[in-house]
Amino acid sequence: MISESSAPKPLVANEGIKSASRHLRGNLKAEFADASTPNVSADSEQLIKFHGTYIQDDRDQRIALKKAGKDKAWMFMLRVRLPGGKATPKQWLVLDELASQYQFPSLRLTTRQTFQFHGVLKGQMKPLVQRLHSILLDAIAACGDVNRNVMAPVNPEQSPVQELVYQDAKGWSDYALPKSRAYHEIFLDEELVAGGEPEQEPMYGDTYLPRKFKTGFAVPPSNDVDVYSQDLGFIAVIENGQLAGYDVTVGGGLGMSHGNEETFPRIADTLGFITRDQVNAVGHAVITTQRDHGDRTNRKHARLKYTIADRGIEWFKAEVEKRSGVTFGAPRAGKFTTIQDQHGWHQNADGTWFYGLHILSGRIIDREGWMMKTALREIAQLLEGTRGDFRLTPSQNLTISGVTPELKAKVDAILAKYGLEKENERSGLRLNALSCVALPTCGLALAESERALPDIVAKFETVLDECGLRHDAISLRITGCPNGCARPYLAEIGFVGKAPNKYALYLGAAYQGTRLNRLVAPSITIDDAVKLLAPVIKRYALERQPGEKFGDFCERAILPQDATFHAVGTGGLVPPAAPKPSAPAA
Ligand code: SRM
Ligand code: SF4
Repeated sequence: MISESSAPKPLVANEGIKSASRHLRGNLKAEFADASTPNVSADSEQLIKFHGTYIQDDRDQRIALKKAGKDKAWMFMLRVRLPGGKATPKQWLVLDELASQYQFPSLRLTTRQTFQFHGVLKGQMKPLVQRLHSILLDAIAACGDVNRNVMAPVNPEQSPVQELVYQDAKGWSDYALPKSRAYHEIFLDEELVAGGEPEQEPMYGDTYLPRKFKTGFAVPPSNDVDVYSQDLGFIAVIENGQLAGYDVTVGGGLGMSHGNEETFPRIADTLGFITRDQVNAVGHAVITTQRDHGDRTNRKHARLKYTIADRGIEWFKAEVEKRSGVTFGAPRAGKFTTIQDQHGWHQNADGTWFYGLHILSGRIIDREGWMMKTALREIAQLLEGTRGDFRLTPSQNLTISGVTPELKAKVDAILAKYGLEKENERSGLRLNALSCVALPTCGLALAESERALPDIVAKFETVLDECGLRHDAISLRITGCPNGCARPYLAEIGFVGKAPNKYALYLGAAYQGTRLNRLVAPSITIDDAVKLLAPVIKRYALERQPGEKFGDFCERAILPQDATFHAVGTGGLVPPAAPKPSAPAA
């Protein structure tokens, strides 16, 4: 429980920047118009996040540029807002064309169902945003201290329930958008509102939230959105085939810092059942409670999970009930059994088809012999003007959706022409692997992630093949730092970057995302980790109980309950020394 201290701590600098920004305007319009610099000022760097963009530099070039006495290779990353990950073929074609224009000519699908562009030069930002606007896309609130891209079921057409959940997610996403017109003024030449008065932000207030905020909607039995990692989660309650409402979860979050025990990943608590019409009122109450009680004096302690950990879930629930006028019922949602996307062809309730395509790390790029970007452009051209579209999944994969029976064979032909159908025949581990972006664009990366993943997966596949486990779904996730962007603390095998080629190794999360994993090796190379885990994987093949998942096996048979397991060199997982018997009482 929180202890109130009498002397208030000073607010962090970001609070001053937000409060002086006149609802996120700051000096951004002038700075983006200034062609004499490749970046923006430090204060603006914080504000641009609210408009879906980050300043980055190409870290592969850093050393050479420094040696040559030159400035960093500054560029921007832009993240699109795409609730539930839906994009039309027309939008896809424009996104594809735009992506070819930047320093990193690829489209990157993220772990929150949207697109990122990397390597956008400052002068390219305004044209990029304007082009997105022309296809009804924007980057508003894709980053920043607000409710970010809302995650939702990938295939609403699959059933009427999925469609309703998608509508509720979209409704909440719209409701929780900031009211500020700053984005339109900075990038779209909209004039300031009459009288120059900033508009009201009834839910967020003038300083928005203390920190980022994330929402996900899940439909059991699939926990594809990792609902327990979200600040706010809605788990569909399906009774007699109808959507009865949602179980609401709060206080999930994964970011932490190595060596700082006051930061930690946290699984969300369940508040209880609500009906569909109460979604926005409850969401509003959760956000305003966090707005008023979240820690604005320490950004490492400012997420909702810390407010709840400090003040207790009962206090939080009472506050949300008071503010929303909603009384939570007993939880009633069904169980989660999987997180995996559906790969290959499946038929929707409306007779159309969808094809789930695995894309390692969500990177859509053309490489010699692997023309993923071209293939998807051809599919977009084929689907334009039809009911078909694209859906981005929370596992960085893609679903080609709404394909009519007549077009199915043509999509198949394009997939076969470029060899993409083979992507879905990969190992169970590969199909369940996630990585964050990390180097060379992420300024926070301590180690490789996306670029290291293919090699890491291949090394584990060799072990899995030897054990006859090639098609077993085992989740492996890697990030270049402890911020947790690929949700590694919810993986059965989690790697978290510590230094170049050094990772903290975590084991034993529940496959369906309901239990965090535990640290077993604080700093290990990938090769040593493979050696360390090979005997564990072999034991799993031989000793698992019927239907037992790898993470559950590790929890039951490998990890001791006191969680002090240590990996010693490559000698295998060594249990802690048995406590010495205490001397008999005199
Ligand atoms: Fe993330 C920061 C990439 C999902 C936790 N994340 C970043 C930045 C913007 C680095 C920065 O602040 O300078 C990364 C940009 C890298 C790049 O070059 O593109 C970045 N995060 C990503 C993406 C693209 C990873 C990916 O490979 O897909 C994901 C974009 C999601 C989206 O579309 O909105 C992404 N980030 C996540 C997730 C997973 C999720 O939301 O489901 C998490 C963990 C869940 C959570 O928030 O607790 C996550 N990102 C963070 C954090 C730690 C937050 C914390 O509470 O401590 C940071 C650092 C920060 O905020 O200070 C961060
Ligand atoms: Fe960057 Fe760390 Fe997020 Fe990876 S986990 S994208 S290294 S902030």
